[in-house]
Amino acid sequence: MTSDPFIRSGLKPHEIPVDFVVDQKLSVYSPDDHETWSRLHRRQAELLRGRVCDEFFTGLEALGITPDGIPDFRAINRVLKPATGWEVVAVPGLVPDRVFFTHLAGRRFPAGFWIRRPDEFDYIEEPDVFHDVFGHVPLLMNPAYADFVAAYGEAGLRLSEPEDLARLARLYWYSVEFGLVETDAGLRIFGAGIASSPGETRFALESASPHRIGFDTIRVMRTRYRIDDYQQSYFVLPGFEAMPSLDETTLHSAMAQARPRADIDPSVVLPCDRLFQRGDGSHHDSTQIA
Ligand code: HBI
Ligand code: FE
Repeated sequence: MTSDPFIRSGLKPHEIPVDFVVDQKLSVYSPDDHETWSRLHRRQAELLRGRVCDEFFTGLEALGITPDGIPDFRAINRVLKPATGWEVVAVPGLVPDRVFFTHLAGRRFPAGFWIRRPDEFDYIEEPDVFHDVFGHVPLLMNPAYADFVAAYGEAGLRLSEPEDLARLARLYWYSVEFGLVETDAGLRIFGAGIASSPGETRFALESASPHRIGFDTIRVMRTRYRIDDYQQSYFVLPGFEAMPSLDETTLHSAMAQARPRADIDPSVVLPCDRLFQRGDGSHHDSTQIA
């Protein structure tokens, strides 16, 4: 399977330790790999101007994540670690949930170290170094985002029921991966799944198709999501300080409220939603027919 992280990373199973952390091995990247990074970086940095939140570019610049080539994780960590206590570690690809949560709780962000092939320029199923380092790492310089991601790891380790873990994962999905934020200048992107995707950058902000709904913790915990296409609903946070609190008491109470209530399909708008835009669903209607 091409989605097997062992194969994708070029590593053999016996080369992967129990925590899945491996050496980034900068010398193994080819000139073509660096060129892929440069092209992706230049295209996205250009497209994101005026579309991504200011904190994203602040982080990108502070960490020296430039179009010059795939960054050295050690150089990033020299700035990141003193700033918010986070560091980036190299992993072969998607790691098991418990391993993922354990790293996040310890303020280690597991980043895929390999980069997509040129024929996968616009779409990959698994997080590569561009998604992880360009998409996520800049915002780890932001204290509120940094604290939320660590708290997500801690919460994941506390929960055991699959339904509770699914509700928790939706909070991460609709914020850290696909979140929008309201600013004085208008809606801005902050989710890494959007910020690392040229197609979704325009779609999430400008398309008439998706709903854009004010972020409400219980509402988001109940909302399913799709992993195979652009989102049908995006949720809008009023600011990073409004990232949901995941401390034990608060999350326990939120779970208790969400549990008895039915899941919500992402194509649905509820009467109580604070709507920024009611989507016309045109994108998903047409892809269903095709
Ligand atoms: N592993 N490397 C990596 N990156 C992720 O984003 C990731 C993962 N493992 C599990 C996972 N995400 C999600 O299913 C968790 O949020 C539960
Ligand atoms: Fe991600």
